[in-house]
Amino acid sequence: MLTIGGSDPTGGAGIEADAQTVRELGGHGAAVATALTVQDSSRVYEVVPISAEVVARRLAVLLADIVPDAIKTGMLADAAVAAAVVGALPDGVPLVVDPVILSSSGAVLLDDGGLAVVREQLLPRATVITPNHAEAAALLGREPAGAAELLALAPAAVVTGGDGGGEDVVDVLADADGVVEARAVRLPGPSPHGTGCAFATALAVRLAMGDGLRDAFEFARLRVRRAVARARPARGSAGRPLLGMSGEEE
Ligand code: PXL
Repeated sequence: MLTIGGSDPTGGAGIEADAQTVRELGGHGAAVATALTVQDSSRVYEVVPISAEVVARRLAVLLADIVPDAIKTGMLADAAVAAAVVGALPDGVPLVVDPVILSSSGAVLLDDGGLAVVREQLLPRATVITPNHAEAAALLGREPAGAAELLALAPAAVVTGGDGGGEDVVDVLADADGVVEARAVRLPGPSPHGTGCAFATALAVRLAMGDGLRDAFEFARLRVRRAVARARPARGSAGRPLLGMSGEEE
């Protein structure tokens, strides 16, 4: 499994969290960073994109040697980095695109030029895309921005419901076979850091293992829900709980 995204030193989100998720689900996590973030568990202070040439070369050298069984993209920072990623993607490998745009604290993780590259060049190549509500609305530039509407941009879409209001979390999958709505009572407490990354990565790992999209969707949502129930702030932290997918049984 290859994940391509930003580096989050807390390990709650980004490629550090992705590698942990992949490992816990029985895979091996390769990773290429697109940006360095300066952040703690409460907020992102700074984003430093990595040179697009370096991203392109790291991907080219890696992919000339190793054929991943799935690829997941997360934070892509800007147009140059996003274009470097698009240019390096191999055909024939399941691709989960988590179109990360803003952090929960409001930091820009993908600029406007990057959004255009993602919308026009990356989403059509995805096996499935996994925006939250805010990202779905930004991608479509209009409401309603449900999973079915996103089929204008990608072959399959999951809109994750953690950032929606309401008593229930509703995750919706849409693809050529129709729409599946999965509903669960919202867990109490602050939303942990890293749920979107964990969902998209778990989905990619299960696709890599041969699950169909519906089975992978169901697996990923239950896995993230269990991790949210268990998430705690890191030692010494007054910030948000970190999603640590420890893999322990309840
Ligand atoms: O959760 C979105 C996200 C993805 N990737 C990185 C991040 C964040 C949120 O802060 O820092 C690197």
